[in-house]
Amino acid sequence: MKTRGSELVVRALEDAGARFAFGIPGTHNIELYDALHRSEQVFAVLVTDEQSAGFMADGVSRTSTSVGVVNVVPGAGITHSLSGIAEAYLDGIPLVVLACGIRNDTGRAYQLHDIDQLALLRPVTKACLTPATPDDLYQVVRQAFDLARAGTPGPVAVEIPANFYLLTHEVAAHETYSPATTVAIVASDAIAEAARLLDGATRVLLYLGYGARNAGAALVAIAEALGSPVATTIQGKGVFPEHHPLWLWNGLGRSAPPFVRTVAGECDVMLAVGCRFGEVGTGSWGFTPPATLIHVDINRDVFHRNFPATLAIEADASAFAAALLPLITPRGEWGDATEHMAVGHRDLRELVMRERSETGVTPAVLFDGLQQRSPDAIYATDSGNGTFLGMEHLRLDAPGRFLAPVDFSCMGYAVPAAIGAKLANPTRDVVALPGDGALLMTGLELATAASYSLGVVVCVLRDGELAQIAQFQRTALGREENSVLPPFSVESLAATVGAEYVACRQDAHVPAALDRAFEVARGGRPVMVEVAIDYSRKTFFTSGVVASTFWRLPWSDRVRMLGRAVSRNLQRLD
Ligand SMILES: Cc1ncc(C[n+]2csc(CCOP(=O)(O)OP(=O)(O)O)c2C)c(N)n1
Repeated sequence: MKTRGSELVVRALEDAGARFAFGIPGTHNIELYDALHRSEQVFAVLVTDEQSAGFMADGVSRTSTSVGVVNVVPGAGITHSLSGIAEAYLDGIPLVVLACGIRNDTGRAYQLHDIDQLALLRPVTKACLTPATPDDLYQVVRQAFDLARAGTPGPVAVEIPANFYLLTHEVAAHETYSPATTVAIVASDAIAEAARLLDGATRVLLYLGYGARNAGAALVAIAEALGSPVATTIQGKGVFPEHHPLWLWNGLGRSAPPFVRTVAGECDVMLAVGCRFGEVGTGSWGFTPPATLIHVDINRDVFHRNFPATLAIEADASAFAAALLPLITPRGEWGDATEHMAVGHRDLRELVMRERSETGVTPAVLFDGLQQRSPDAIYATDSGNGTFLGMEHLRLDAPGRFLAPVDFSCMGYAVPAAIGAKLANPTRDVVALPGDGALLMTGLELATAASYSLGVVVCVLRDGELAQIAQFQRTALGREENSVLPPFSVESLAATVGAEYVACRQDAHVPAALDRAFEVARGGRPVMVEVAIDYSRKTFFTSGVVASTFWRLPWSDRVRMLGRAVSRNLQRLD
């Protein structure tokens, strides 16, 4: 039969369950946009900058069963979208990138947008697929979705020459696709050994990453059977319900409050599931696991990289948890760990609510206000203090509610990721928490939100500087360098993009500001709440990372840095 590649691609997207394709059209892919227009399932979303296409698609993938699609023109569309794709790659989020290629049927050199784009995409994708003929398109696009979801998820690119979209081709058998079936096999002797180590422990510490997100109920049952305190990584926030008496913290060691260190210090076996012990999640390796570490992950490459495992088990988290649960011996009593944790959490809450800001908004008051008004909201944070404040103040009971750029840690994530999440979850409240620096990168995307009537609440953490870095600079250098932002008006920006503006300058403003924000957003209009955030109380995370990084320096550099910071601070006092 005769058809165009654009039609085949749209059919493949539909059959793979795609719902949103983010990008900006160009001459190369106008036929694809035309075909998308006819689709009743896949909606083409026009972004203001392709950087956001990756972040929005990421927001869809993190909050729904659908894989987000990036749909861009050759060359410039690819280079702009790389940051979003790289974030998804390092955070393990499935995406499909429809990377349009230049025409491969003209024999011409120096075509518009002609660069070696696969060389750019390879380091930030799981695979780059190149259909050889239009006949391959349906099959290859379907395969891209399966690859993106398989194992540790991530982005998969398909380079589609422009002529495949544009021209009419004779194709045969274009809609056949038989996915390769994989069966998760868990080695039973390894599980039995894990059960033996866990049963023999004085106290087990569970440490859960994003890779454990589908194993929630079984992991809760394991924790309850063993009476184990449960910590998660940053990305694993919500994998274990945070109102559960066995929930400890998102992180361990120097980057956690003292009571967390005490409770974790009493554990002699760690069961780590679906995590990689990466730099950010561990607060720059600010803890050492107990002597016995059982490490379970679907990707064997993560084992023994940062911490040697006593027992490494290559398995899907839910298959592992289901197989382990019947083998462990329930302990009955949870012991005194739950009391320590309850007291620790209560004291911490009293402390953060007591220490009120005199100049601006106390973070605890802001997060309290958000949680009271919307117990079920999805949060998208940004590279900056917002991620760590959100992590420490929010209590979430399910995964898929804390979208944070963790391992690539790319500024500009929060607003577009929130838009993607809102598209995929139109009836849920979605709150973005960008710093004012991050807002300058992708805040214009609120014009996209306004044009599609997406009521996201954007709490702009406004302090006039790139605080996460300025705070490091003040500690290490004794002064900040190039981290003060130029003045700009959030109110004018809101008016420009069609968002409602709400000012929130002190704690007393929080209730009315948030009431108004949710009212506007639930009516389908984006809203920017300019929050004069008070960052003076450092997060446990930031203090811990500074300390861990500092103590790893050679002693001579420690002395040099300390000396410089002290002398500059003294000069300032003069
Ligand atoms: C694209 C990119 N550029 C630079 C950085 C380094 N960086 C990390 S956090 C940060 C400061 C962010 O400032 P802001 O958005 O105002 O948030 P705040 O730190 O004030 O909470 C910077 C510059 C980064 N992570 N990503």
